[in-house]
Amino acid sequence: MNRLIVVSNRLPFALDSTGEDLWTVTPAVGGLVSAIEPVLRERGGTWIGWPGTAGEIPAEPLAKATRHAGYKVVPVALSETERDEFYYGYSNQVIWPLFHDLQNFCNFDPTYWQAYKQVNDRYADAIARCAQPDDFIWVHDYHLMYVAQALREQGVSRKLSELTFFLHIPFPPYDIFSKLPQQQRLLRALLHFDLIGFQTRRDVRNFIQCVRRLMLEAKVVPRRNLQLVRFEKREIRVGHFPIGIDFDSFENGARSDTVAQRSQQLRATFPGCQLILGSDRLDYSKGIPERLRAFRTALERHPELRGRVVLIQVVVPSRVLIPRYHEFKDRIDRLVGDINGRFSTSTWLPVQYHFRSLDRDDLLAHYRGCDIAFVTPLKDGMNLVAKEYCACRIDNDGVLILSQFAGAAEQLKPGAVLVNPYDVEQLGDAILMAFRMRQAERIARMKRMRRVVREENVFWWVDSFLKAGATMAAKSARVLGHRSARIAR
Ligand code: GDG
Repeated sequence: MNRLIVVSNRLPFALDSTGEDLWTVTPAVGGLVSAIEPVLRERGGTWIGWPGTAGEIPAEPLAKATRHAGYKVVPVALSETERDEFYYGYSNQVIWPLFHDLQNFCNFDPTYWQAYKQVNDRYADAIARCAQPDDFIWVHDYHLMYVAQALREQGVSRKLSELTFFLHIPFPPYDIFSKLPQQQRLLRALLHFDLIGFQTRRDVRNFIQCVRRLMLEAKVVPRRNLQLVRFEKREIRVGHFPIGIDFDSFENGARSDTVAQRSQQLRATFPGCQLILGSDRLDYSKGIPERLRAFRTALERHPELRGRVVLIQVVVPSRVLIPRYHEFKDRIDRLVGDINGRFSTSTWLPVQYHFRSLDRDDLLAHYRGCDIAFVTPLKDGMNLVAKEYCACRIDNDGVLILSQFAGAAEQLKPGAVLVNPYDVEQLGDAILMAFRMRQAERIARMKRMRRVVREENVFWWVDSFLKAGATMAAKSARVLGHRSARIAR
């Protein structure tokens, strides 16, 4: 088995300075970390990434944070300016909103692109320093789309077998992607990888459409599983690999005594009510205000829900240094206040709102204790909350209301109640439908979803990606062997 080198913008924890020489280590919250961490813990390998603090990285706290990780950690340092222009700038004010079809939220500041390339070069340096020829190099996500080109420009790529990439967020259709000032440069950069993985078939279609329209010299060879793009004498494979979760760990966690007890406590706090759960990072792509407006509409239009349902909305703080995220939080706060002000009674508060991260047992207790999960992103690469909810429904009961624009909808549509997150009336009706759904139907739907989430779990995802990469590597090794034989002659 080749050594696995995972490269992502963030490491699975954040170092925070709390004073001179005082550091705290906090586990990072987010889909990428939730998926990759169990894999590296099980297989071992190396994780290259940024520990979330600007400036020099303190050696001792880093060593302490990674001592028991089960894999090697290679940190990449970012200065404050790089953090602002690469991370908060190009990554999160250009690519993130654009790729979620929210082009009005973009800030196309031209300085951001330079910072993006510069920091991608830094990650390429880190890879070059620690990679060996047979390593499987797996670069992750939208922050690092320029890394393969940087490695090739440094001449390092020739010594490495294959460069692979997985995009965790959606890839937009041509009409939206073409608004990017660096549209061709970015696409060309991506085509320096040998294998490019997306979450869904729709993302692959969008990417191929952009390649066809913007890279006229590229030739696309349609295949059933992996598409082939021939470009500058190289072959790039493109496929969809829907990310999964560590199903057993969620299911076993949900069965534990602590979680059982906490979920009972949660239910006992709201006697006679069905509990609806929303849990997201603070992000405008997650559709939180639309969801709250839908809940308000449901209470207005369907009086039978009043006093009988409670929406528990957890919002995990994220990217709080970007001004738009502040405004966005204010909107959420106002909507929660409005709903609770209008509908609450002396014994019933319709929205329970937590602006913080729950610890793992608490999160699992919420999954286990809530009757309905309300997962309505405006657009989402996959959405792991939807899958984690299913894994924790150990009694096979529960309803998942899921946005048709979440990648997870492609796999979970046979069991979920699919909705358009922009249509607040339809969302409100979906709440009523979930509230009234008979147990037999709930169980039939949940069983279907649990089967998919169990089978297509995170280890299945990694294996299918590594297999696609390994087939390719074997092929190119044969080609390389053939070539060197010719040179020897
Ligand atoms: C990106 C893509 C794609 C949530 N609340 C708490 C908490 N969480 C954890 C969940 C879950 C993760 O955060 C969120 O993952 P998502 O997939 O829903 O969303 P993103 O962070 O945006 O992830 C996404 C993913 O990458 C993987 O490819 O699915 O589309 O945007 O794992 O468990 N964790 C804790 N407390 C909470 O309150 N500890």
